[in-house]
Amino acid sequence: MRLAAVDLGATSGRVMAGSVGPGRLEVTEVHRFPNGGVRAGSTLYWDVLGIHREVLTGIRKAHHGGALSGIGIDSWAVDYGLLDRSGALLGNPVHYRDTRTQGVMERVLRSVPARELYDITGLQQLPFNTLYQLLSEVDTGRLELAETMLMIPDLLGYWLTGRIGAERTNASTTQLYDVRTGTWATGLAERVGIPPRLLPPLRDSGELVGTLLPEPAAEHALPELPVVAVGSHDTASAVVAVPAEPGTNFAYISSGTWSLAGLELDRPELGEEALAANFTNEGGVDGKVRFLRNVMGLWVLTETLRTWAARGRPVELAAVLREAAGERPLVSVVDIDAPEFLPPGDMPSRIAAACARTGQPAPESRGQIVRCILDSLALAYRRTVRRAAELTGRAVDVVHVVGGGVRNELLCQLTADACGVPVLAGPVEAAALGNVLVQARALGADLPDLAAMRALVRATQPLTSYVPGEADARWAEAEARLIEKTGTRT
Ligand code: LFR
Repeated sequence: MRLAAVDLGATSGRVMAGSVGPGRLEVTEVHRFPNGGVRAGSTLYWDVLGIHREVLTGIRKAHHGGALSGIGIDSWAVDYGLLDRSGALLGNPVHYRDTRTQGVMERVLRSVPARELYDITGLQQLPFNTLYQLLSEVDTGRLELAETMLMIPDLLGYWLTGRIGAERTNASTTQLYDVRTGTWATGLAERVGIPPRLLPPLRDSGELVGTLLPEPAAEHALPELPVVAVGSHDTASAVVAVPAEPGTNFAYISSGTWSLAGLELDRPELGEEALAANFTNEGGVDGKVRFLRNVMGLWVLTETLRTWAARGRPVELAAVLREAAGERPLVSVVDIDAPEFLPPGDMPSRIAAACARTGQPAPESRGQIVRCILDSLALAYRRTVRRAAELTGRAVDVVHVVGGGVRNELLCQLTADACGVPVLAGPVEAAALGNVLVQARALGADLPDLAAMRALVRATQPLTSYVPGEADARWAEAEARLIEKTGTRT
Protein backbone atom coordinates (compact mmCIF):
# COMPACT_ATOMS: atom_id res chain seq x y z
CA MET A 1 0.00 0.00 0.00
CA ARG A 2 1.40 3.40 -1.02
CA LEU A 3 0.37 6.44 1.01
CA ALA A 4 1.20 10.13 1.01
CA ALA A 5 2.16 11.54 4.41
CA VAL A 6 2.04 15.31 4.51
CA ASP A 7 4.13 16.37 7.50
CA LEU A 8 4.31 20.10 8.15
CA GLY A 9 6.81 21.53 10.57
CA ALA A 10 7.28 25.13 11.58
CA THR A 11 10.52 25.40 9.59
CA SER A 12 9.88 23.02 6.70
CA GLY A 13 7.11 20.99 5.18
CA ARG A 14 7.47 17.67 3.42
CA VAL A 15 5.43 15.16 1.57
CA MET A 16 6.65 11.61 1.98
CA ALA A 17 5.62 8.57 -0.01
CA GLY A 18 5.10 5.73 2.43
CA SER A 19 4.98 2.08 1.62
CA VAL A 20 3.52 -0.42 4.07
CA GLY A 21 3.11 -4.17 3.85
CA PRO A 22 3.78 -7.24 5.97
CA GLY A 23 7.24 -6.62 7.45
CA ARG A 24 7.64 -3.52 5.29
CA LEU A 25 7.59 0.15 6.24
CA GLU A 26 9.39 2.79 4.25
CA VAL A 27 9.03 6.49 3.75
CA THR A 28 10.75 8.44 1.00
CA GLU A 29 10.74 12.17 0.74
CA VAL A 30 9.20 13.28 -2.55
CA HIS A 31 8.79 16.98 -1.86
CA ARG A 32 10.23 19.40 0.68
CA PHE A 33 9.68 23.13 0.98
CA PRO A 34 10.74 25.78 3.43
CA ASN A 35 8.12 26.97 5.89
CA GLY A 36 8.15 29.73 8.44
CA GLY A 37 6.51 32.98 9.36
CA VAL A 38 5.87 35.75 6.89
CA ARG A 39 5.86 39.17 8.51
CA ALA A 40 3.36 41.58 6.95
CA GLY A 41 3.19 44.86 8.78
CA SER A 42 3.78 43.95 12.38
CA THR A 43 2.08 40.54 12.27
CA LEU A 44 3.75 37.19 11.76
CA TYR A 45 1.52 35.03 9.54
CA TRP A 46 1.67 31.61 7.95
CA ASP A 47 1.60 31.53 4.16
CA VAL A 48 -1.21 28.98 4.28
CA LEU A 49 -2.16 29.15 0.60
CA GLY A 50 1.51 28.61 -0.28
CA ILE A 51 1.51 25.59 2.03
CA HIS A 52 -1.66 24.27 0.35
CA ARG A 53 -0.05 24.62 -3.07
CA GLU A 54 3.10 22.79 -1.93
CA VAL A 55 0.98 20.05 -0.35
CA LEU A 56 -0.79 19.48 -3.68
CA THR A 57 2.51 19.51 -5.56
CA GLY A 58 3.86 16.93 -3.14
CA ILE A 59 0.80 14.70 -3.41
CA ARG A 60 1.00 14.86 -7.20
CA LYS A 61 4.68 13.90 -7.16
CA ALA A 62 3.98 11.06 -4.71
CA HIS A 63 1.15 9.69 -6.87
CA HIS A 64 3.06 9.93 -10.08
CA GLY A 65 5.88 7.89 -8.54
CA GLY A 66 3.40 5.02 -7.93
CA ALA A 67 -0.37 4.98 -7.41
CA LEU A 68 -1.42 6.19 -3.97
CA SER A 69 -4.15 4.66 -1.81
CA GLY A 70 -4.52 7.52 0.65
CA ILE A 71 -3.40 10.86 2.02
CA GLY A 72 -2.84 11.97 5.64
CA ILE A 73 -1.86 15.38 6.98
CA ASP A 74 -0.12 16.28 10.22
CA SER A 75 1.31 19.61 11.33
CA TRP A 76 2.39 21.69 14.29
CA ALA A 77 -0.41 22.39 16.75
CA VAL A 78 -2.38 25.32 18.20
CA ASP A 79 -2.74 27.44 15.03
CA TYR A 80 -5.97 27.75 13.06
CA GLY A 81 -7.88 29.50 10.33
CA LEU A 82 -11.35 31.00 10.73
CA LEU A 83 -14.01 30.36 8.08
CA ASP A 84 -17.01 32.58 7.44
CA ARG A 85 -20.53 31.33 6.78
CA SER A 86 -19.74 30.62 3.14
CA GLY A 87 -16.72 28.53 4.08
CA ALA A 88 -14.19 31.18 2.98
CA LEU A 89 -11.04 31.81 4.98
CA LEU A 90 -11.33 34.97 7.08
CA GLY A 91 -7.84 36.37 7.09
CA ASN A 92 -4.54 34.61 7.09
CA PRO A 93 -3.67 32.27 9.99
CA VAL A 94 -1.30 33.93 12.41
CA HIS A 95 1.92 32.26 13.57
CA TYR A 96 1.97 31.14 17.19
CA ARG A 97 5.22 33.06 17.69
CA ASP A 98 3.47 36.34 16.91
CA THR A 99 3.30 38.70 19.89
CA ARG A 100 -0.47 39.23 19.73
CA THR A 101 -1.02 36.93 22.70
CA GLN A 102 1.16 38.92 25.07
CA GLY A 103 -0.65 39.37 28.38
CA VAL A 104 -3.74 37.36 27.31
CA MET A 105 -2.95 34.32 29.42
CA GLU A 106 -2.46 36.49 32.51
CA ARG A 107 -5.79 38.21 31.85
CA VAL A 108 -7.67 34.91 31.50
CA LEU A 109 -6.10 33.55 34.67
CA ARG A 110 -7.59 36.44 36.60
CA SER A 111 -11.09 35.16 35.81
CA VAL A 112 -10.54 31.40 35.42
CA PRO A 113 -8.15 29.97 38.01
CA ALA A 114 -5.25 27.94 36.61
CA ARG A 115 -6.39 24.97 38.69
CA GLU A 116 -9.80 24.99 37.04
CA LEU A 117 -8.41 25.41 33.53
CA TYR A 118 -6.10 22.47 34.15
CA ASP A 119 -8.90 20.36 35.58
CA ILE A 120 -10.93 20.83 32.42
CA THR A 121 -8.29 20.81 29.70
CA GLY A 122 -5.17 19.22 31.29
CA LEU A 123 -3.07 21.56 29.19
CA GLN A 124 0.23 23.24 29.94
CA GLN A 125 0.20 27.00 30.00
CA LEU A 126 1.81 28.27 26.84
CA PRO A 127 1.09 31.86 25.80
CA PHE A 128 0.15 30.72 22.30
CA ASN A 129 -2.47 28.10 23.20
CA THR A 130 -5.38 28.41 20.77
CA LEU A 131 -7.60 29.71 23.57
CA TYR A 132 -5.32 32.72 24.07
CA GLN A 133 -4.87 33.28 20.35
CA LEU A 134 -8.63 33.35 19.82
CA LEU A 135 -9.10 35.77 22.70
CA SER A 136 -6.46 38.06 21.23
CA GLU A 137 -8.80 38.40 18.21
CA VAL A 138 -11.88 39.49 20.16
CA ASP A 139 -11.39 43.18 19.48
CA THR A 140 -10.93 42.64 15.74
CA GLY A 141 -14.56 41.59 15.24
CA ARG A 142 -13.42 38.48 13.35
CA LEU A 143 -14.88 36.05 15.87
CA GLU A 144 -18.35 37.49 15.24
CA LEU A 145 -17.95 36.99 11.50
CA ALA A 146 -16.52 33.51 11.88
CA GLU A 147 -18.60 30.38 11.69
CA THR A 148 -15.90 27.73 12.14
CA MET A 149 -12.37 27.40 13.42
CA LEU A 150 -10.21 24.82 11.69
CA MET A 151 -6.79 23.74 12.91
CA ILE A 152 -4.11 23.83 10.18
CA PRO A 153 -4.29 20.12 9.12
CA ASP A 154 -8.10 20.28 9.25
CA LEU A 155 -8.07 23.45 7.14
CA LEU A 156 -5.86 21.80 4.52
CA GLY A 157 -8.05 18.69 4.69
CA TYR A 158 -11.10 20.89 4.15
CA TRP A 159 -9.58 22.41 1.03
CA LEU A 160 -8.85 18.91 -0.28
CA THR A 161 -12.20 17.33 0.55
CA GLY A 162 -14.75 20.03 1.41
CA ARG A 163 -15.30 18.32 4.80
CA ILE A 164 -15.22 20.18 8.08
CA GLY A 165 -14.07 18.62 11.34
CA ALA A 166 -11.51 18.67 14.12
CA GLU A 167 -9.22 15.71 14.64
CA ARG A 168 -8.87 14.98 18.34
CA THR A 169 -5.10 14.91 18.94
CA ASN A 170 -4.76 18.44 17.62
CA ALA A 171 -8.04 19.63 19.17
CA SER A 172 -6.52 18.58 22.49
CA THR A 173 -3.86 21.32 22.13
CA THR A 174 -6.38 24.16 21.93
CA GLN A 175 -7.10 24.45 25.68
CA LEU A 176 -10.74 24.30 24.64
CA TYR A 177 -10.99 20.50 24.77
CA ASP A 178 -12.20 18.59 27.80
CA VAL A 179 -9.50 16.06 28.55
CA ARG A 180 -11.80 13.80 30.59
CA THR A 181 -14.88 13.67 28.41
CA GLY A 182 -13.16 13.95 25.01
CA THR A 183 -15.56 16.68 23.89
CA TRP A 184 -15.17 20.40 23.33
CA ALA A 185 -15.15 22.39 26.57
CA THR A 186 -18.07 24.55 25.43
CA GLY A 187 -18.82 25.80 28.96
CA LEU A 188 -15.28 27.15 29.24
CA ALA A 189 -15.47 28.65 25.75
CA GLU A 190 -18.68 30.50 26.61
CA ARG A 191 -17.32 31.68 29.89
CA VAL A 192 -14.25 33.33 28.35
CA GLY A 193 -16.18 34.75 25.39
CA ILE A 194 -15.39 32.33 22.57
CA PRO A 195 -18.51 31.38 20.58
CA PRO A 196 -18.88 27.58 20.83
CA ARG A 197 -20.23 27.47 17.27
CA LEU A 198 -16.63 27.92 16.14
CA LEU A 199 -15.76 24.42 17.36
CA PRO A 200 -16.47 21.89 14.60
CA PRO A 201 -17.48 18.23 15.08
CA LEU A 202 -14.64 16.13 16.46
CA ARG A 203 -13.16 13.16 14.64
CA ASP A 204 -10.79 10.42 15.77
CA SER A 205 -7.53 9.61 14.10
CA GLY A 206 -8.21 6.78 11.71
CA GLU A 207 -11.54 8.21 10.52
CA LEU A 208 -12.03 9.19 6.93
CA VAL A 209 -11.96 12.96 6.36
CA GLY A 210 -13.40 12.62 2.86
CA THR A 211 -12.30 12.09 -0.71
CA LEU A 212 -10.31 14.48 -2.84
CA LEU A 213 -12.65 17.00 -4.47
CA PRO A 214 -13.03 16.78 -8.26
CA GLU A 215 -11.39 20.20 -8.90
CA PRO A 216 -8.02 19.61 -7.20
CA ALA A 217 -8.07 16.01 -8.47
CA ALA A 218 -8.53 17.15 -12.08
CA GLU A 219 -6.02 19.99 -11.78
CA HIS A 220 -3.30 17.67 -10.51
CA ALA A 221 -4.26 14.56 -12.49
CA LEU A 222 -5.10 12.65 -9.32
CA PRO A 223 -7.87 10.11 -8.65
CA GLU A 224 -10.46 10.97 -6.00
CA LEU A 225 -8.27 9.60 -3.20
CA PRO A 226 -9.35 9.12 0.40
CA VAL A 227 -7.98 11.62 2.90
CA VAL A 228 -7.60 9.92 6.28
CA ALA A 229 -7.49 11.72 9.64
CA VAL A 230 -4.15 10.68 11.15
CA GLY A 231 -2.76 11.88 14.46
CA SER A 232 -2.96 15.32 12.90
CA HIS A 233 -0.82 16.89 15.61
CA ASP A 234 2.70 16.11 14.39
CA THR A 235 3.82 15.15 17.90
CA ALA A 236 0.97 12.63 18.17
CA SER A 237 2.06 11.03 14.89
CA ALA A 238 5.69 11.04 16.04
CA VAL A 239 4.79 9.27 19.29
CA VAL A 240 3.04 6.50 17.32
CA ALA A 241 6.42 5.74 15.73
CA VAL A 242 8.40 5.64 19.00
CA PRO A 243 9.92 2.16 18.67
CA ALA A 244 9.43 1.18 22.31
CA GLU A 245 9.61 -2.49 23.25
CA PRO A 246 6.44 -3.71 24.96
CA GLY A 247 6.74 -3.57 28.72
CA THR A 248 9.66 -1.14 28.87
CA ASN A 249 9.67 2.02 30.97
CA PHE A 250 10.33 4.57 28.30
CA ALA A 251 10.28 8.31 27.95
CA TYR A 252 10.38 10.00 24.56
CA ILE A 253 11.72 13.21 23.17
CA SER A 254 10.20 14.23 19.86
CA SER A 255 13.03 16.43 18.71
CA GLY A 256 12.54 19.07 16.05
CA THR A 257 11.83 22.80 16.14
CA TRP A 258 10.45 21.96 19.61
CA SER A 259 11.52 19.11 21.81
CA LEU A 260 8.49 17.43 23.32
CA ALA A 261 9.69 15.39 26.26
CA GLY A 262 7.54 13.11 28.35
CA LEU A 263 5.69 9.85 28.82
CA GLU A 264 2.78 7.99 27.31
CA LEU A 265 -0.06 7.45 29.78
CA ASP A 266 -3.45 5.78 29.67
CA ARG A 267 -5.14 8.49 31.71
CA PRO A 268 -4.45 12.19 32.26
CA GLU A 269 -2.38 13.20 35.25
CA LEU A 270 -4.01 16.33 36.64
CA GLY A 271 -2.56 16.57 40.15
CA GLU A 272 -1.33 19.71 41.91
CA GLU A 273 2.28 18.89 41.17
CA ALA A 274 1.70 18.24 37.47
CA LEU A 275 -0.06 21.60 37.30
CA ALA A 276 2.78 23.36 39.14
CA ALA A 277 5.35 21.69 36.87
CA ASN A 278 3.32 22.80 33.82
CA PHE A 279 3.02 19.35 32.26
CA THR A 280 0.49 18.90 29.51
CA ASN A 281 -1.94 16.06 28.87
CA GLU A 282 -2.32 16.11 25.11
CA GLY A 283 -4.36 13.52 23.28
CA GLY A 284 -2.56 10.65 21.61
CA VAL A 285 -3.62 8.18 18.94
CA ASP A 286 -5.81 5.34 20.28
CA GLY A 287 -6.88 7.35 23.31
CA LYS A 288 -3.41 7.59 24.85
CA VAL A 289 -2.29 10.65 26.76
CA ARG A 290 0.90 12.50 25.89
CA PHE A 291 2.10 13.67 29.27
CA LEU A 292 4.91 16.01 28.34
CA ARG A 293 6.40 19.42 28.43
CA ASN A 294 7.53 21.64 25.57
CA VAL A 295 11.28 22.20 25.68
CA MET A 296 12.38 25.09 23.45
CA GLY A 297 14.15 22.66 21.09
CA LEU A 298 16.37 23.07 18.05
CA TRP A 299 14.62 26.37 17.32
CA VAL A 300 17.26 28.21 19.34
CA LEU A 301 20.03 26.60 17.30
CA THR A 302 18.26 27.22 13.97
CA GLU A 303 17.66 30.86 14.87
CA THR A 304 21.30 31.20 15.88
CA LEU A 305 22.45 29.92 12.47
CA ARG A 306 19.93 32.23 10.78
CA THR A 307 21.26 35.22 12.76
CA TRP A 308 24.82 34.47 11.69
CA ALA A 309 23.79 34.01 8.06
CA ALA A 310 21.82 37.29 8.11
CA ARG A 311 24.99 39.03 9.25
CA GLY A 312 26.88 37.65 6.29
CA ARG A 313 28.67 34.96 8.31
CA PRO A 314 26.88 31.74 7.31
CA VAL A 315 28.06 28.53 8.90
CA GLU A 316 27.45 24.86 8.15
CA LEU A 317 25.58 23.02 10.90
CA ALA A 318 27.92 20.01 10.71
CA ALA A 319 31.01 22.22 11.06
CA VAL A 320 29.72 24.14 14.04
CA LEU A 321 28.59 20.93 15.75
CA ARG A 322 32.13 19.58 15.38
CA GLU A 323 33.46 22.73 16.99
CA ALA A 324 30.88 22.47 19.78
CA ALA A 325 31.90 18.85 20.44
CA GLY A 326 35.47 20.04 21.07
CA GLU A 327 34.45 22.72 23.58
CA ARG A 328 34.60 22.36 27.34
CA PRO A 329 31.22 21.05 28.57
CA LEU A 330 28.78 22.88 30.85
CA VAL A 331 30.84 26.07 31.18
CA SER A 332 27.67 28.19 30.96
CA VAL A 333 24.09 26.97 30.93
CA VAL A 334 20.91 28.95 30.43
CA ASP A 335 17.24 28.23 31.06
CA ILE A 336 16.48 27.39 27.46
CA ASP A 337 12.73 27.44 28.19
CA ALA A 338 12.77 31.09 29.29
CA PRO A 339 10.23 33.22 27.37
CA GLU A 340 12.97 35.36 25.81
CA PHE A 341 13.93 32.44 23.53
CA LEU A 342 10.41 32.08 22.09
CA PRO A 343 10.19 34.89 19.51
CA PRO A 344 12.39 34.94 16.42
CA GLY A 345 15.54 37.02 16.74
CA ASP A 346 19.16 37.29 17.72
CA MET A 347 19.68 34.22 19.93
CA PRO A 348 23.46 34.65 20.45
CA SER A 349 22.82 38.06 22.07
CA ARG A 350 19.99 36.66 24.19
CA ILE A 351 22.26 33.83 25.36
CA ALA A 352 25.06 36.27 26.20
CA ALA A 353 22.59 38.41 28.18
CA ALA A 354 21.25 35.37 30.05
CA CYS A 355 24.80 34.30 30.97
CA ALA A 356 25.68 37.82 32.14
CA ARG A 357 22.54 37.96 34.28
CA THR A 358 23.44 34.69 35.96
CA GLY A 359 27.11 35.53 36.50
CA GLN A 360 28.44 32.95 34.02
CA PRO A 361 30.98 33.61 31.28
CA ALA A 362 29.23 34.52 28.02
CA PRO A 363 30.22 32.05 25.28
CA GLU A 364 32.26 33.81 22.62
CA SER A 365 33.19 31.56 19.70
CA ARG A 366 30.50 29.94 17.60
CA GLY A 367 31.46 26.53 18.95
CA GLN A 368 31.04 27.82 22.50
CA ILE A 369 27.64 29.34 21.74
CA VAL A 370 26.37 26.12 20.18
CA ARG A 371 27.81 24.09 23.06
CA CYS A 372 25.96 26.32 25.51
CA ILE A 373 22.69 25.76 23.59
CA LEU A 374 23.10 21.98 23.46
CA ASP A 375 24.22 21.65 27.08
CA SER A 376 21.24 23.78 28.11
CA LEU A 377 18.85 21.68 26.03
CA ALA A 378 20.18 18.45 27.53
CA LEU A 379 19.80 19.93 30.99
CA ALA A 380 16.18 20.78 30.20
CA TYR A 381 15.63 17.18 29.02
CA ARG A 382 17.11 15.93 32.29
CA ARG A 383 14.78 17.96 34.43
CA THR A 384 11.74 17.20 32.26
CA VAL A 385 12.26 13.44 31.98
CA ARG A 386 13.04 13.13 35.69
CA ARG A 387 10.10 15.30 36.66
CA ALA A 388 7.74 13.28 34.46
CA ALA A 389 8.92 10.12 36.20
CA GLU A 390 8.44 11.65 39.66
CA LEU A 391 5.01 13.03 38.85
CA THR A 392 3.71 9.67 37.66
CA GLY A 393 5.65 7.41 40.00
CA ARG A 394 7.18 5.61 37.04
CA ALA A 395 10.71 4.59 36.28
CA VAL A 396 12.40 5.65 33.05
CA ASP A 397 14.93 3.08 31.81
CA VAL A 398 15.37 4.36 28.27
CA VAL A 399 14.79 7.63 26.46
CA HIS A 400 13.66 7.34 22.83
CA VAL A 401 14.67 10.32 20.73
CA VAL A 402 12.71 10.61 17.48
CA GLY A 403 12.53 13.28 14.78
CA GLY A 404 15.08 15.46 13.06
CA GLY A 405 17.13 15.90 16.24
CA VAL A 406 18.20 12.24 15.87
CA ARG A 407 20.74 13.48 13.34
CA ASN A 408 22.42 15.62 15.99
CA GLU A 409 24.73 12.99 17.47
CA LEU A 410 26.29 15.35 19.97
CA LEU A 411 22.87 16.28 21.36
CA CYS A 412 21.85 12.60 21.56
CA GLN A 413 24.99 11.78 23.56
CA LEU A 414 24.49 14.78 25.84
CA THR A 415 20.88 13.65 26.36
CA ALA A 416 22.04 10.21 27.51
CA ASP A 417 24.67 11.81 29.78
CA ALA A 418 22.25 14.34 31.25
CA CYS A 419 19.38 11.90 31.79
CA GLY A 420 21.68 9.16 33.05
CA VAL A 421 19.91 6.44 31.02
CA PRO A 422 20.52 5.02 27.55
CA VAL A 423 19.13 6.91 24.59
CA LEU A 424 17.76 5.02 21.61
CA ALA A 425 17.72 7.45 18.70
CA GLY A 426 15.48 6.99 15.66
CA PRO A 427 13.55 7.11 13.48
CA VAL A 428 14.27 10.54 12.02
CA GLU A 429 10.98 10.66 10.13
CA ALA A 430 8.85 9.60 13.07
CA ALA A 431 5.91 11.91 12.34
CA ALA A 432 5.66 10.77 8.72
CA LEU A 433 5.94 7.12 9.78
CA GLY A 434 3.21 7.54 12.42
CA ASN A 435 1.07 9.28 9.82
CA VAL A 436 1.55 6.42 7.33
CA LEU A 437 0.91 3.72 9.95
CA VAL A 438 -2.41 5.19 11.06
CA GLN A 439 -3.51 5.61 7.44
CA ALA A 440 -2.48 2.07 6.61
CA ARG A 441 -4.52 0.68 9.47
CA ALA A 442 -7.54 2.78 8.50
CA LEU A 443 -7.28 1.42 4.96
CA GLY A 444 -7.12 -2.20 6.06
CA ALA A 445 -3.52 -3.09 6.95
CA ASP A 446 -3.12 -5.62 9.74
CA LEU A 447 -1.77 -3.27 12.40
CA PRO A 448 -4.25 -3.75 15.22
CA ASP A 449 -2.66 -1.55 17.86
CA LEU A 450 0.23 0.71 18.80
CA ALA A 451 2.31 -2.30 19.81
CA ALA A 452 2.02 -3.76 16.30
CA MET A 453 2.88 -0.43 14.71
CA ARG A 454 5.90 0.03 16.96
CA ALA A 455 7.10 -3.51 16.31
CA LEU A 456 7.06 -2.72 12.59
CA VAL A 457 9.04 0.49 13.20
CA ARG A 458 11.60 -1.44 15.28
CA ALA A 459 11.96 -4.10 12.65
CA THR A 460 12.43 -1.71 9.75
CA GLN A 461 14.05 1.55 10.87
CA PRO A 462 17.68 2.17 11.77
CA LEU A 463 18.18 3.04 15.46
CA THR A 464 21.33 4.20 17.22
CA SER A 465 22.01 3.75 20.90
CA TYR A 466 23.93 6.12 23.17
CA VAL A 467 25.18 4.99 26.54
CA PRO A 468 25.41 7.58 29.34
CA GLY A 469 28.93 8.62 30.34
CA GLU A 470 30.17 8.85 33.89
CA ALA A 471 29.55 12.58 34.25
CA ASP A 472 26.39 12.71 36.36
CA ALA A 473 28.02 14.86 39.07
CA ARG A 474 28.81 17.53 36.47
CA TRP A 475 25.19 17.62 35.27
CA ALA A 476 23.93 17.75 38.84
CA GLU A 477 26.27 20.68 39.50
CA ALA A 478 25.07 22.51 36.36
CA GLU A 479 21.48 21.89 37.36
CA ALA A 480 22.10 23.25 40.86
CA ARG A 481 23.83 26.28 39.35
CA LEU A 482 20.83 27.02 37.15
CA ILE A 483 18.37 26.62 40.00
CA GLU A 484 20.43 28.91 42.20
CA LYS A 485 20.84 31.62 39.55
CA THR A 486 17.41 31.56 37.92
CA GLY A 487 15.07 29.90 40.36
CA THR A 488 14.15 27.38 37.59
CA ARG A 489 13.26 24.41 39.65
CA THR A 490 10.65 22.32 37.95
C1 LFR B 1 5.87 20.49 17.43
C2 LFR B 1 4.62 21.17 17.92
C3 LFR B 1 4.45 21.07 19.40
C4 LFR B 1 3.58 22.24 19.67
C5 LFR B 1 4.27 23.26 18.82
C6 LFR B 1 3.47 24.46 18.44
O1 LFR B 1 6.02 20.63 16.06
O2 LFR B 1 3.49 20.64 17.28
O3 LFR B 1 3.91 19.83 19.84
O4 LFR B 1 3.47 22.61 21.01
O5 LFR B 1 4.67 22.55 17.67
O6 LFR B 1 2.38 24.09 17.68
